[in-house]
Amino acid sequence: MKYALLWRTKMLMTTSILVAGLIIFQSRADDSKTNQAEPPASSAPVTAATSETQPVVETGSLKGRAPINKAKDARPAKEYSGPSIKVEPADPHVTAVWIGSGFPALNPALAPIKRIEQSGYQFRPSLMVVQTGTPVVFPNKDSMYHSVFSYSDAKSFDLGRFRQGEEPDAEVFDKPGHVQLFCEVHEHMRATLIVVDTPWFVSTQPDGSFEISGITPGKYTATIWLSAKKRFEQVIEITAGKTLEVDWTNLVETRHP
Ligand SMILES: [Cu+2]
Repeated sequence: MKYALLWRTKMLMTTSILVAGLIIFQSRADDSKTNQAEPPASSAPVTAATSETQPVVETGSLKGRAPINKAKDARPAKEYSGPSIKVEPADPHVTAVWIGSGFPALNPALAPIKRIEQSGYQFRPSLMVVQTGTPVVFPNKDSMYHSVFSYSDAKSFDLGRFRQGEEPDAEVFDKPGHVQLFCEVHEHMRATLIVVDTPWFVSTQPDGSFEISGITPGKYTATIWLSAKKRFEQVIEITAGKTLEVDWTNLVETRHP
């Protein structure tokens, strides 16, 4: 009995020493990492990661203007028969901007479900950016049948024809790339889904303005996407607690004189 108690005390002490050693080791590993990333003079506090407290990383933002997307409308809506068909104007073209790459895909079961509606005989929004692993639903808000399909490399699928209330299951977009969406019933209907392997992305306002926040500080390649054939890359550096302001409005002119 006495021996058993002694043994347990000994085991407990050994475990404590091991845990303490592990914390010191962890703290040193963090130290060396911090020293590599920052100049030695830095006085930034180093927080050791433990199971109770997660280190808080202060993030930065990127704000500015991307080139206005001047892409031409793919094709005008032709006349469709049926008294209730009124083709409304398509959404204005916008530009997509994202920062970095190589992040793992989201778990589709936990990722928020995104929506691209079919409304007024158009896809809305006509451009959407999502992270890999995102499920997307395509509700039909019109009184007639629509379909959704794509033959793109990043995603080839066909939901077939469905009417209002017959919403097909969400489609998961798990490969980075650009997915062109069509409706087989209405030839003029077009939408672009850009799948990126980063959590930092935005579709700009029609005037090109945008803001991305919550970015981990560091050096990144920013991608500015105007069409399948027109995209630009810019190297940026995000600093903790700061907003980097950029003006990329003349990017097209500079790169394509
Ligand atoms: Cu349609």
